[in-house]
Formats: sequence, structure tokens, C-alpha cells
Amino acid sequence: MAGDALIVIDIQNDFCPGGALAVAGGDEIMPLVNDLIRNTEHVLLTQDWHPAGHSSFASSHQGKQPFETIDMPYGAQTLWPDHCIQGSKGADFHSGLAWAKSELVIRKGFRGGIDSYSAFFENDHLTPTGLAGYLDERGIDSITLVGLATDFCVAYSALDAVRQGFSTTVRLDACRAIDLGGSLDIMIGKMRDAGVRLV
Ligand code: VGL
Ligand code: ZN
Repeated sequence: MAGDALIVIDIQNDFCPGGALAVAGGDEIMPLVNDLIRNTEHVLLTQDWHPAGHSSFASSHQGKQPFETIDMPYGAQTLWPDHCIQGSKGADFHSGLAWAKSELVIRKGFRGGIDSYSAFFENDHLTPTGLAGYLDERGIDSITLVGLATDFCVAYSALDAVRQGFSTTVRLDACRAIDLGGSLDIMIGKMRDAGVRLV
């Protein structure tokens, strides 16, 4: 149907085993994701795309370690190992991902002072990426999300998608989680409560 799109979230080397912010089993989803790509007309990708020294990196904050939380002007921010640096090998899509047919790549997290988990808004929940406008203009009102990580970029994208009026499905079997301090259960609960279809 012309009204459907598959959005493939952040399947990049740094989120796969061996990468800087490896998600356990991140590379296992490739066959399923590639099947979904093959069977969906409109395929879009997101790409985490940080400048060196990004404010979401623990290394940018004196005395801070990865996975600690800090207060930023836009709210709480988890700190991460340096990852997905613009133009680096770690920021490339995983070599097993059949991304070639995708019609749009949304890059996010490219402004030094703010992170962006969601494909729709930066972490201030105010600055749009342009994705909703693209989907609206193309007549796409229903999206399916797959990729990495379930409890961060996939979940934040799904929550924003329903808020923006898109019929939203997350294929949990085609996602893998970071699961930091129970974050997977928390975000699954939030998605379910918000009306995201979890499959
Ligand atoms: C992500 C943490 C930092 C993700 C991106 O893709 O889920 N998580 N940057
Ligand atoms: Zn990131």
C-alpha cells in the first residue's frame, strides 16, 4: 500500500557487535530486516551522525563515565561512549544491511549541543527533523519501525510517531535493545500505553 513505510533505525557498525556502542545481537536482525525491506515499497533509514566531541559523549564531560546521566538544558541525557562519528566506519550502515533501495536517510544527532534519539524530533522534543513533513507529503500515514536500539532510538521514534498521528508498529523481533537499568521494560510499557502496535 502506498500509505505504508518501513523505517530502519540506526543499523550502523557502532551499534553492532565489535562497535563502539554495541547492542547485543544487533547483527542478528539483518535477515529479517532485509526481508521487510524487500517486501515494503517505501523504505527509509535513520543514521546516528555525531560530530567529534558531541555533548552526548561521556568523553566530552570531565569526570563522567559512559552510561551516567547528566542534566542538559533540554532535560536528562544519558552519556555514551564516543560513537557514530560523522564519516567514520562506525557510522556506516552494517555491511549486511540491504539499504540500497531506501528513498530517504534521516541523519540525527548532528548538532553538537543536543542529542536526537527520535527520527522525528531532537531530544528537546521541539526541534523537528523534517521526517513527519516528508511522510505527510508522500501520503504515508502508517509506519513500521525496526532496528537499534529498541529502548532508545526505536522507542523514542515510535512514541513521537503516534503523537504525530501515524499508525505505528514496532517489529520487536527485528529490533535489539541496550537495556540500561530496566529501560527495555519501561519503554515497552510506554509504547504499549501510547498505542504503538508491538509485534
Ligand atoms: C542510540 C544511544 C545513543 C540508538 C543512539 O540508536 O538507540 N542510542 N545514540
Ligand atoms: Zn548517538
